[in-house]
Amino acid sequence: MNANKRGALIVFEGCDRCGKTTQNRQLFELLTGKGVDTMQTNFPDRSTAIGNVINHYLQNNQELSDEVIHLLFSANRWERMNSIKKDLLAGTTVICDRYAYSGVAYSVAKGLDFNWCWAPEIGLLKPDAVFYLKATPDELTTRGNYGEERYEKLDFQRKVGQIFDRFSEKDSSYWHTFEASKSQQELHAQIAIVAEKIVMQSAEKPLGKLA
Ligand code: NYM
Ligand code: MG
Repeated sequence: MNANKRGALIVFEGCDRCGKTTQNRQLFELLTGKGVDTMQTNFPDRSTAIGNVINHYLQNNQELSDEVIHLLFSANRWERMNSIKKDLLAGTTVICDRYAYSGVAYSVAKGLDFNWCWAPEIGLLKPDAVFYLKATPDELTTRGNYGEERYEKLDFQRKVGQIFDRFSEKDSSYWHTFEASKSQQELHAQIAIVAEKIVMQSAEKPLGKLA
């Protein structure tokens, strides 16, 4: 890769079972096939010590206060920042399942204050683009294994969706909304067009931080 060209940070966001992981994989395969140095990642990163606690919490094996789990999700992003930054600066495009916006959306849906929830995310790398797979939660409950993890409940997901909608309006300069109910192939085709543009444009821009 050209040493002066950085990779793009692209984030997928949306409710549980909206198809993020599939779209992330298809985008990874497309970009890689086109010769773009690309890496896939996701939050929570359940492989770290903090991620292990988060995993127990999500599987209902451990109780933690809403504030504590919120800060652990954020710390789990912070512990990965240096390595993600290094990859981006080395020219690798990073496509990531979930980010700070999930952190805020799920905690605000429980009743925590929006600004309090956003505060620990300030200073994290700013995505070049957020691809929001917008779904009607009612459609998602029929997808495989729904309801197994904490948060996979219809009323709760509706609230989460409203917070994502709020971000997509507020941060419309870098949020791109896609209808999650479309077919996988159709969604992928639409995402691919935007992603290729973002990768090209980001190469010349400095990395930003969430403010
Ligand atoms: N989640 C994810 C949060 O509550 N806060 C966060 O900061 C992040 C990154 O974890 N229901 C929730 C959303 C999901 C759950 O994620 C696990 P996934 O992508 O379903 O494995
Ligand atoms: Mg999930």
